[in-house]
Amino acid sequence: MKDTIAAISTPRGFGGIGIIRMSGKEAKVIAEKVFSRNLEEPGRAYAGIVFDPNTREKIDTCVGIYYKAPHSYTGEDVVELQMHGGIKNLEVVLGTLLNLGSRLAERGEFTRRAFLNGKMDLLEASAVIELIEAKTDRALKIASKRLFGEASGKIDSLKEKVLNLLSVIEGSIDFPFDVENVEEEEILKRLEEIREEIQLMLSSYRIVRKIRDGVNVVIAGKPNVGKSTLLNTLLRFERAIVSETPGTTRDTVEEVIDFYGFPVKLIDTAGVRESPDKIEALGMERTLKAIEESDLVLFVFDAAETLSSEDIYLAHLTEGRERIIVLNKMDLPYLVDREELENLFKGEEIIETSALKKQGIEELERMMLEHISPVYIEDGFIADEREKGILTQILGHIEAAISISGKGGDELIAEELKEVISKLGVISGEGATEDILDEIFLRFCIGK
Ligand SMILES: Nc1nc2c(ncn2[C@@H]2O[C@H](COP(=O)(O)OP(=O)(O)O)[C@@H](O)[C@H]2O)c(=O)[nH]1
Ligand SMILES: [Mg+2]
Repeated sequence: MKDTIAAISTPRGFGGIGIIRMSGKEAKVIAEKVFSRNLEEPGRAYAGIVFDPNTREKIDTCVGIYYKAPHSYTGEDVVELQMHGGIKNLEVVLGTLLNLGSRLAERGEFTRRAFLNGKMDLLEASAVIELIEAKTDRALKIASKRLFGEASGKIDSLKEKVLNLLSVIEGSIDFPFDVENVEEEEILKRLEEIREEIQLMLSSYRIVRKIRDGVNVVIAGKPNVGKSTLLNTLLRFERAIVSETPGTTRDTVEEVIDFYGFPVKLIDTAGVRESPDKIEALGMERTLKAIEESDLVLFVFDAAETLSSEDIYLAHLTEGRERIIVLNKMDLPYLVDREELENLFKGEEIIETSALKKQGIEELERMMLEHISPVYIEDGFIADEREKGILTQILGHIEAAISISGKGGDELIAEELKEVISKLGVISGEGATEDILDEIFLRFCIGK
């Protein structure tokens, strides 16, 4: 890991500025071979020129900054060359730097080095990618808090609590008659507190995931019930094609909205029905797939029509999925058999709307939010499967300790608590193997 890495750290495209970053022992020496200024003083911005070292031909103007180890992003010597944000100029200069003895950075390697050099723990390092990919304000807030160590702090304070408890228990093992015997009840109470804290972290996971990765909401229903109109109403602007001929939405139409901080992808589907039209058959296939991959289905009916076999087919198709029943066109004379409808959806709430007149939409949105986020969380804590997995194991150890407590097995409780402490360390990245690091950092792209 002693080699010097280089990469273009800004997105590939045309922009005002483009930055090449280098990290490693040789960063400064190599940079100075293509840059017209000496980067003597760390942290200072030097305005100069980048040139081809063989021909001395000037390539671009450039601001060079040298960050001396350990005061840099990676904890190593780092140089940033800030040029114009073109594709070719950056590629040419990068190519030159690679020829001069650096090598192209792997995905996430800058941040990986930052972790390995102790600039951040694994929770903070993985927050970098979350911050970059945040799609809503709320997702950003969660990523920022993690980046600035809030998750790490929670892990530390949990660790401290477990350590305290452990020392109390070990004290009573070592000096059973000495210490004013800690009540068994007190130990149990503390274990239960710790358990509750972990459970809370775990239960926030599903919601954090939705905030980060988004939620698929599929609008399903037979043709002409008002799906596209409903989509447009939810989007609050016209986007999907609205047509009076049944079956014109041939493809799925997708639009992402910021729904109370959740990136919600609204998917308007072609109506499911039997049709000789091949294109529509394709649309149907997509509809079925969309329903399968949905987090929530808005199942739309026409209040101004009686229930048809297509409605019933779809009702069965979406059974067991998270869904909201939407009875649309409530502004028209009511024809649907309410009793039949309620029989079809025993116990499920039916929301009445007029997508056209924009009635009942707030109620629908309130229901959507209840489905997407059954509990409100202030901020996220665990953000990926790895963390969730370890935390679940930790919960297992605490539960084991709870079941032992009161039965005189203090040594056994102590063993469980030691496991908890070591696993809390694993969450922050202690003893992380290459495989684990690969899993985290290969999600990044080159230059981060
Ligand atoms: N009166 C009334 N008409 C509606 C309502 N929602 C949709 N429509 C009309 O029903 C027709 C079909 O709507 P559309 O959204 O294309 O249905 P889709 O096939 O399910 O996507 C259009 O003429 C819409 O204007 C509603 O709530 N009330
Ligand atoms: Mg449509």
